[in-house]
Amino acid sequence: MKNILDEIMELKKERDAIILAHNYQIPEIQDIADVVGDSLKLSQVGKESEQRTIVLSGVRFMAESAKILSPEKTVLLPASDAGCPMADMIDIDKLRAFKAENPGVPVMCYVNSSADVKAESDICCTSANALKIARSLESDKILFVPDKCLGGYIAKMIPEKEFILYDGYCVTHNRIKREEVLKIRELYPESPILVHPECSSEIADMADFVGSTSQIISYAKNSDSREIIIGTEMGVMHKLQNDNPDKSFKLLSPSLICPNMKKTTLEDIRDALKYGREEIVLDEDIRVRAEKSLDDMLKLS
Ligand code: CIZ
Ligand code: SF4
Repeated sequence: MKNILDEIMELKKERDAIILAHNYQIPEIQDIADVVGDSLKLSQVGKESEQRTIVLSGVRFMAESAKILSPEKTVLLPASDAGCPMADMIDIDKLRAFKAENPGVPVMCYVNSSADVKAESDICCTSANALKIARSLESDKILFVPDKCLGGYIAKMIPEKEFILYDGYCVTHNRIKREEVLKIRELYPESPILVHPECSSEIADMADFVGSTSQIISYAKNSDSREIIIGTEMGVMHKLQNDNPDKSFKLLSPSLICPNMKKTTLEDIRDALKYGREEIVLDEDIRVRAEKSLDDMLKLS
């Protein structure tokens, strides 16, 4: 019987595919991926790649973003039930109602959202570029969807603008409890605590650094501390530990596991390549409008 890794490599060649994995994917997948990164990096690499097929190991909105930016390529989502509960907290009708309550205000939309929500928004952002995008908008009033935590964080950092926040949030990052932060501070008083802006403002306010996964990874690399506390989904621990064998990383809370990010297995990657599934198909009108929101973001990133 053939080893699954050999099978994946063979099928990858046959299909002329590139495998892109999010920082929150399981270690085995990160190890076989061509590129591992945050959604900003994955969307840029996907768009620039020469391969005909993109296998996006992550959750649905990430595969949709790849398809929005590369309509001529086949984009495959290996675990078709891997969604993002935060992205599902808003849909087109809820967004239209939110806009109707705040007429004329531009909508900035976190990439953790469906293609139709992106299509109905003015510009997208990721957690890595949200501050830059918000600052670049002319309007001094911005509707931010769907993450009230990331939105609240940028509102605090840009007090000269008014942000009207939609009521969505990440169920995983919002599980961190204040007591867990206090306890870890007591155990490791010298260690910096790095958290993701999807955490609640209470937790973000207690941290030493707030940033996206890519920003957490580069902060950790440049830090003089030998022991670092990580407050984001546990998948990043793999890269952190690989990149910094001389440092030790502790997860801020054992609850930092996103079940959707853990749905994809090596078998799913093989089957995606073998059977061409699940192929992402988007309505062309929605795709073109969503592309504008993503392209405008990429130009400013
Ligand atoms: O932007 C992304 O990829 C997400 C969902 C998290 C992060 O900060 O990288
Ligand atoms: Fe969605 Fe949170 Fe999971 Fe990211 S970690 S996919 S925001 S539920």
